[in-house]
Amino acid sequence: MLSQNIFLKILDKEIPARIVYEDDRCIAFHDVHPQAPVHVLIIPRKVIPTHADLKAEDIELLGHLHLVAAQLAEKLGIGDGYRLVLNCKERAGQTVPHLHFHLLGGRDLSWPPG
Ligand code: DGP
Repeated sequence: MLSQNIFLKILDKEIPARIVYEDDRCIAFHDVHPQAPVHVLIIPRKVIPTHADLKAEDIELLGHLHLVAAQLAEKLGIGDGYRLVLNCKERAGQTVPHLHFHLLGGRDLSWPPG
C-alpha cells in the first residue's frame, strides 16, 4: 500500500531534508535512500498523487519540473549523463503518493531497469 505523503511534511519543513533547490512550484532534495552517487527527488508543491492523476492544467508545471531537472543535473555535476525516473503506482515501485521525479547520476546506469 502507498504510505503516507511524507513529502508534504518536507514541503512544510516539518521534517528536515537536504534541499538542493526550491521555487514557488517545486522543491528538490536528496533521496534518503540514494541509489546512485547523486539521487535527488524533484516534487511539485501541488499535490498530484500519481502520474495517472495529471490534468491538462498541469502541463506547464510538468515542463517546469523537467527544466529544473536539467538545470540541477548540471549544477550537481551529472550533466554527462543522468536518468529521470517516475514510478507510477505500487506495481511500478511508487511508495510515496505525491508525484516525484528521481534524478539519478554519477555512475553508469544499466538498461533495462528492474
Ligand atoms: P518511490 O519509490 O518512487 O515512491 O520513491 C520514493 C522515494 O522517496 C524513495 O526513493 C525514498 C524517498 N524517501 C522516502 N521518505 C523520505 C524522506 O523522509 N526523506 C527523503 N529525503 N527521502 C525519502
